[in-house]
Amino acid sequence: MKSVCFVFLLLSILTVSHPAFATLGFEGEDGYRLWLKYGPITNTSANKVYKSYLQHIKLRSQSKTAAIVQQELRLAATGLLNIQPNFGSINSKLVIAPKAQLIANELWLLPYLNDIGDEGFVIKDKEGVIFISANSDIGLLYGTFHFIRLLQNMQPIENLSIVQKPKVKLRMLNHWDDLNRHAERGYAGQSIFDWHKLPDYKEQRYYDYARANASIGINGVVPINVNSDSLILTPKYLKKVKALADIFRPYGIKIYLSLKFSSPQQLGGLATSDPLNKEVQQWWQQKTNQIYSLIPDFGGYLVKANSEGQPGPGDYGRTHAQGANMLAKTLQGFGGVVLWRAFVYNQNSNTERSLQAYNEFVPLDGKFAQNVSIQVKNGPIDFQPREPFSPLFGATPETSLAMEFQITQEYLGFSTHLAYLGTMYKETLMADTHVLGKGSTVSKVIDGSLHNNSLTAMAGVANIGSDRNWTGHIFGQANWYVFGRLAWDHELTAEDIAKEWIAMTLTTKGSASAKILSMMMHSREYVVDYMTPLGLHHLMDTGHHFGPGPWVNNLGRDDWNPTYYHRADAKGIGLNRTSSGTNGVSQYARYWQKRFSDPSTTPQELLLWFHHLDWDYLMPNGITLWQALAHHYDKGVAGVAQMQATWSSLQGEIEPNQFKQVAMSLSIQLKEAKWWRDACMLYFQSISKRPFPESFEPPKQNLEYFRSLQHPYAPGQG
Ligand code: BDP
Repeated sequence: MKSVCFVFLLLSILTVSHPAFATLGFEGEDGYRLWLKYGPITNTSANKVYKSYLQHIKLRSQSKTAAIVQQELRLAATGLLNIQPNFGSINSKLVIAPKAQLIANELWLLPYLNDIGDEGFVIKDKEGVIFISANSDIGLLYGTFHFIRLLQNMQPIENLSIVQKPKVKLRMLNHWDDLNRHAERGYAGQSIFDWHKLPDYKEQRYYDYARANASIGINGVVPINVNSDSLILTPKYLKKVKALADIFRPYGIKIYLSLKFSSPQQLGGLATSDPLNKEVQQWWQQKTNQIYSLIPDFGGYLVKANSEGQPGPGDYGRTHAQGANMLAKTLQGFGGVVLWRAFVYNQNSNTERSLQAYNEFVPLDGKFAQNVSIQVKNGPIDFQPREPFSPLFGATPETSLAMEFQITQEYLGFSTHLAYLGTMYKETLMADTHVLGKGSTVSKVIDGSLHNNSLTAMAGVANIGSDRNWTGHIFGQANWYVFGRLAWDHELTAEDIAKEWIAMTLTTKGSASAKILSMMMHSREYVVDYMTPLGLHHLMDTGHHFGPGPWVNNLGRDDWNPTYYHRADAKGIGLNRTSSGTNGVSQYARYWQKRFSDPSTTPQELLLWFHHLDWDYLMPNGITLWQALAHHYDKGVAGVAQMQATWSSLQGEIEPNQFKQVAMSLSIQLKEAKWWRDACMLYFQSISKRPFPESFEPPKQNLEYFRSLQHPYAPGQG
């Protein structure tokens, strides 16, 4: 009787629960496979051509990296073409071989390999056979991923003639992850690095992560937070780091570590961490030696010093150069580098915050060791939705400068706002500093060509976490992707990269793809409009940075308060950074000084970054500044509504799971865009005392309501 009851119970659970699961609609692609899902190519003619190349492949190398190349081709052939390639066949139409393995009748490839370094690759067709060659197996891996990308994008592959090498040497992800798996400014779950279970437990995710990075050319990873923990340098943790380094190596990825400058005291029991102290220097040398004995290809150190409470050389009256060079010296014999961050602003300084990094670092130009690069955030404040390029770019001809972009959307809506950052990265990279006349773009500073610097680097603060889809938002994956692609080649366009990503991740159908592309290309500007239009910045709420807080004026430091940046008063709004104000303009080349000094020649999108203007200031289109502000806030909200409508129209064309995830996020984004608009406009109205323009939909809540909102559990807090 008992067992009959049990069977009955089981049957009823199954019959009840099964349909319930089916109606959830979360089956299918959940985003884990990123842009490497290799969905079937249905175009029959492309399919036929590709098959003819991938059916028989000659791979002439035996390394671990070559095994990855082989596995990748197998995955691509199975997924895209539903065939099992045959490796080693004599009649191959696809030959993959490093320089050292080229045979007599392939030596025509040699001249192409001369100038592509260790990471470049060549893909060349000769008489109907495609050759992928490189000076190293890592180059072969990059070439293979590139070749597969052509297939994923259904590009013609006859007569290929491709020679590529990366424009920037170090292409790095910086994780702001703590050893307890909390991810500072991370919105996609916990850190992917499980330090507790390392080194013995090596998660599949580490390999998948390395593979995804290799597919876009990322070759360096800092797995822990710039607000570092000295524990990472203890032998116990270094063994864990070694485990990761061993996994990443065949994918061409080196490990770097963030360090705490006070480690000699914290770990070594020394009385000081003064970089000029002999014992301190010895301590660091021994630490570096120890790391290299475990990880012979260790990349080096990333350092946040004398910034936001972190220790640094300034604690001993020493300069950033003295601190950086002390560390650099320990790495020199091993080929390691120091990435020293320029994100510093001094508690005791009255100088306006955006000027401080330049003031500290420009006088040190030429004083840094050859293996030091100064890592500079794209703008002079802090990853705001829009900032002008940092004036440091181009201002230190004798010092190598690395770019630091933020991929995680700390200030652009966390992981529920769709904001394709390709357009933002390009805006900075293409910005012309004019330091050596027209054409002195930021990208030329970063790739070293402007001042002939050979140590070149680009870092992205990762948006990756333990969420199934890696980045919390499916479109967050596009930001990881575009960062890697631009670090490889900053001349690619944001649009072309978005197209690639869409085809590989969402759909290859022309009309759907065009709609998604349009969403992506406009998305960042929508965020700027509903958060910080016309050059406003730093309007977010305190600590967690979630949502608007333009009224906040009571924080411990002046320059943490939004009121410090927007300076709204009865007369007008904006921060005067001209010579009659903080004189921030003086840090730019003469060309920009002139333009930024006059509101009529300041790019409109940076107007209130550089100027304090009357509420009734007349904009070029004849409306007042106050009206323009309302107009922008509205435009941002309307843009999100438009994205939502576009996305809805794609139902049935996108995998249902991915579709739902994005649809849900878009509805959150719309709510939050309205929140930003209403809260900011009500607050500014309380100061401007101007009526809302007629077209502006009156907010449903009052300012007090918005000011009362609390978010104690907003994720990612520092
Ligand atoms: C700010 C973040 C903080 C970081 C800091 C940095 O709010 O969490 O530690 O930047 O870059 O944007 O060091």
